[in-house]
Amino acid sequence: MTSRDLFDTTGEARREDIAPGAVLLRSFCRERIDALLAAIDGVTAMAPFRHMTTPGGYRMSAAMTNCGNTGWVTDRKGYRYSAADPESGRPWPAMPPVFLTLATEAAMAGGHPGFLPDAALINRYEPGARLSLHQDRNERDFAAPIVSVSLGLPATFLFGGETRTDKQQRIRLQHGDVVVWGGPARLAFHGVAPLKEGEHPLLGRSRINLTLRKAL
Ligand code: MD3
Ligand code: FE
Repeated sequence: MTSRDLFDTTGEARREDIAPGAVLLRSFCRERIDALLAAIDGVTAMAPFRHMTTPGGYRMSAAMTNCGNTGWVTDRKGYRYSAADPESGRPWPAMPPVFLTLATEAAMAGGHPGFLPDAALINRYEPGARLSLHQDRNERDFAAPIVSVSLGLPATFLFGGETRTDKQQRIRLQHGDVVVWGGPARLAFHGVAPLKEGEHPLLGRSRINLTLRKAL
């Protein structure tokens, strides 16, 4: 039994096409989980998870932090990228090399060679936490894909279309799954259904999602 058997006979992660431009790479980061979790611990030691406030005044149920040259933030003034962590006034922690390599390799597998993220948003969900339907529009270049990495408890991801009322697909995202969102999928409406109760062997009662982006 080699690690290759954990994937399939070709050694490739299983690929599923979700929609034009959206490719799910099942178990793509399996062999890098320990390095990813250690890197996340390093980031959160410098920039702890926090519950940000939406422009409408609601507390987000997912806790968030960032690393990289810039980070996504929200407060009463709006959604935007900021070079500094508003909690500390310091720059966000540097992007760990394992995030960069994973992003570049996954994007390549999803048909986007040369992807180099400058921002990683780290979201932590506990049972009951959700993310309501939205588009990611705060980045400058919509030609660049977003690479997302799911760790810990499984989630039901909602993938809609170009308008808020388009019918949504429900996609189960599990520990180790990576999705590349590019092309026509890049501006699709999407969200996360309330996380179900559970206990993950590595992450306990939580799900962590990384989104690797080119924001600047
Ligand atoms: C589809 N995060 O942080 S990752 C977000 O699971 C966000 O934490 C979710 O949506 C999470 O903005 C979903 C999957 C994802 C990320 C970005 C996308 C899907 C996307 C951008 C465009 C289309
Ligand atoms: Fe999003």
